[in-house]
Amino acid sequence: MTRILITSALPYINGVKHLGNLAGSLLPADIHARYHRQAGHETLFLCGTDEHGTPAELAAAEAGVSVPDYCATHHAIQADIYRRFAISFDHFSRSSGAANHALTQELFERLDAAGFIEERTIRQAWSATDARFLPDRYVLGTCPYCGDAGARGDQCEACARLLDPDQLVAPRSAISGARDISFRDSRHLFLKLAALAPRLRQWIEAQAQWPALVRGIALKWLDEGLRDRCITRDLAWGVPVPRPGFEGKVFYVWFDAPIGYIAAAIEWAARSPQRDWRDWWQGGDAVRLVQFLGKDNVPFHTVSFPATLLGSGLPFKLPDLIKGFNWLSYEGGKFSTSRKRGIFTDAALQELPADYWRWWLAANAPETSDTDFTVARFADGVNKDLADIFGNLVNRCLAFVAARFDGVVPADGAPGVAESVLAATLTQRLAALRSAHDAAEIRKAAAEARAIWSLANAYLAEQAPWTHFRGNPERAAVALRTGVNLVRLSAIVAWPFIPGSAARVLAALGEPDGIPPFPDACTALTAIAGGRTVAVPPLLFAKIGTEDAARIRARHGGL
Ligand code: B3M
Ligand code: ZN
Repeated sequence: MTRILITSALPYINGVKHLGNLAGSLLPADIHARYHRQAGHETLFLCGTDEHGTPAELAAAEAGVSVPDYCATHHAIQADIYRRFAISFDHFSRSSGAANHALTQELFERLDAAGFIEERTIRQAWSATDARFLPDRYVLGTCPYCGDAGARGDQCEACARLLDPDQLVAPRSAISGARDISFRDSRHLFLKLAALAPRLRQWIEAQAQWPALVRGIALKWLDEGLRDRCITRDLAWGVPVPRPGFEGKVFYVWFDAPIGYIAAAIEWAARSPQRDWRDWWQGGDAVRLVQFLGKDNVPFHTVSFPATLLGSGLPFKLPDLIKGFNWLSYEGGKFSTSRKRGIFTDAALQELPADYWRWWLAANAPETSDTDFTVARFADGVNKDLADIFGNLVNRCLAFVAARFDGVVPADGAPGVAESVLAATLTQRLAALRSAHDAAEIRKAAAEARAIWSLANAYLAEQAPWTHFRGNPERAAVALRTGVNLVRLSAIVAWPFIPGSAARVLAALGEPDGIPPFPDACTALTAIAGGRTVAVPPLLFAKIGTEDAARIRARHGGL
């Protein structure tokens, strides 16, 4: 049986994330993991907080606490938010943990032994005003490639190219804005990406199934010629560099953060003697590795992390699918933490239950292009899909069983032509749903789930058990029994997207707790036999009114 290893980009520790972070990695990864568990595949879904680097140091300084305390607090805050969003990690790790420190140092030593590390003197940005070395991303300036004035010293977001700070035109400090930047000599270690380029190219060119966005970014990067990357920093907080003369230096956060995915598996495996992390990260073709991330993270996942794995000489798996996402914008502009513009994950849960957000962000995932989140579109989508289609199906059908059959599913009659036509259509729809999930096409999978809900509504509208109730009770019984099974099926296909609501429906139907297996069209219409007592679940989705929407928008800088 195939093992499915799923990672979501590690959210940075410096504060609560916005809906864009949820939409572009955590949520699609969760939906993918839930689907594979439904399909009966052995699945391991890993994530954690990315805790090193200057942003963590600066956030701690601003909060007036030590960096370790800051990280511990904010790890717990983020973990709690994701739990409330029903993100079903098998383990939510921390890149500052001992396992990641040890593995990062080990991989560095192996890369060094294999000749892929080189010591060089570099000129490091020094800010006299701030009295410190400035890490790459804290030097701002104009991109030498595209001319964007807001480029950072590590990467230009406008054109996605990786940069070194001394390439920036007119550099300034991101901490103070000071322009008195000088460059001082410091000894650093480089990962010789250029030496690994042929192996990387051969691997990337073979990945025909990657999204065009991801392949495009990866190949462009290779075509421009891989430059060796500095993997150490003059910072106190991070993974110490195990090399004489490098006391007081740490690894670059982007060197240790992806290794954190593997460290997460090591921590997970350490909890049970039956588990071995190597079965996953070194499991060869028996494992399918799928990584979910935003497009700005693509170069690190297609080039620098694979280079670390390849160069280590250990039999690590490389990702089978790198699922990169475009941006989610907010009411026509960018989400902005500093300007409090956009909806943040903690605030979202104060407005509405997780499933409302999960559904809309999945059904409108920024997959093939950017998606603009507007509260009006969100309210409209939720009202139609969840309240009118799914909620209405459940309520109409189960309320009728309660009112006319004392809550007992009627047992009379035998399925006829309408039911065989329905079964044939369902066979096709479930196959389409399965292939969308297998390809991690989140919007398409959501659309296929919704199509099954609509099919169920259409069947009930046509067969109208309420009108046959007196004239043809057997037909009414068959239609209603089939309807109850369609409610069950609809909840099962909804489960990866809206697990809380789906579970409430399944509980009302008397279905067992836990992961509902992916349905089979042959048995889906008869799984619940006549005679079973079912309940009407409490209201699943309240509609979001125009005034509610206006209030939500006003509270989150969307005016
Ligand atoms: N922490 C994402 C970011 O903050 C970054 C992802 C790491 S994945 C190994 O932009
Ligand atoms: Zn640029």
